[in-house]
Amino acid sequence: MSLTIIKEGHPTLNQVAKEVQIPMTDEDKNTLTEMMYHIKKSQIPEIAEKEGLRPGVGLAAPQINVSKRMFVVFLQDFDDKVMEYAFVNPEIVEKSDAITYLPTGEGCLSVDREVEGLVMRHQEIIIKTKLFDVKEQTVRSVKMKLKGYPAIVFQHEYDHIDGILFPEKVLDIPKEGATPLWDLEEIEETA
Ligand code: K2U
Ligand code: NI
Repeated sequence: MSLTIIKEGHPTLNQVAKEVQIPMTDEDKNTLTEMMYHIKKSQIPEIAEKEGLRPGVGLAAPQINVSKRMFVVFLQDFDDKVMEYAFVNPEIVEKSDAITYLPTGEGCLSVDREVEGLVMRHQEIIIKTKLFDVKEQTVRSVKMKLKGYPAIVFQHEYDHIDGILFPEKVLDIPKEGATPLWDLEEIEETA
């Protein structure tokens, strides 16, 4: 069963989503499992083609019309480390003053149009969150630091659970002092 992704203009995308009930209900566990499955399928060209899926590295519950504070992320970082997380009731407890951005701008599965412009994101964030383990179907509480590309994706998804879409935040020129993501990764690699 493939998920239906709602598009900008749908009111759910502009709502602040509600906390997920803990312990998690089977329904919420199934929803997160479906979301992770969808995002992983979207990154397999043959399947994405066959099922008409746009590739994505993240998906937030409000994007499938479920106004709950949960989202999934599945990406390969620049050092080829795979990041697969299902975040539940995440909180950003610290954010760096240092700002980064994707020089190519951002996209969104709920925004079916090209939106020019740059979205400023914190280079590093510390989060406290519940993590749902899709394989084990279990939930645990963690505190973690994200930086660079994973931090950008997390902040994009986190905006979704606060009812914010990236076109509301695009700038024509980067903020003073902001570092484009590619330069960050170079610094990392040479460090
Ligand atoms: O939330 C979504 O609509 C998923 C976005 C996530 C995203 C995060 C940060 C910056 C841009 C987009 C989709 O992944 S957009 C399509 C995409 C696919 C692969 C790599 C980057 C973006
Ligand atoms: Ni999005």
